[in-house]
Amino acid sequence: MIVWLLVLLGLGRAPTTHTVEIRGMEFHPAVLTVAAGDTVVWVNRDIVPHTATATGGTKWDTGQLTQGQTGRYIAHAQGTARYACTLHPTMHGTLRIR
Ligand SMILES: [Cu+2]
Repeated sequence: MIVWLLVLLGLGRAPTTHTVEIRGMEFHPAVLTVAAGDTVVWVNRDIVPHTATATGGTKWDTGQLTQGQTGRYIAHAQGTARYACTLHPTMHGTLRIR
């Protein structure tokens, strides 16, 4: 009975972790939908360094990630969070946080 109430109230949902691969000078996926409280992990598969850096709104930055390194961000504020690589300004990504 209590379990059913928790499910109905949505209290059973645990935050999840999403992975964005950086390869070929692009973010994969470039657009990712997550829930507030979820963690997003970027992993750099390229041989050159990259960053995932917020370009507006809430400021966050993975810092430079060399090959094989990961950076993470816990998505707090709901809305659309755009980011880019500060080293390669043509690289863009979007988090849709609901
Ligand atoms: Cu880059």
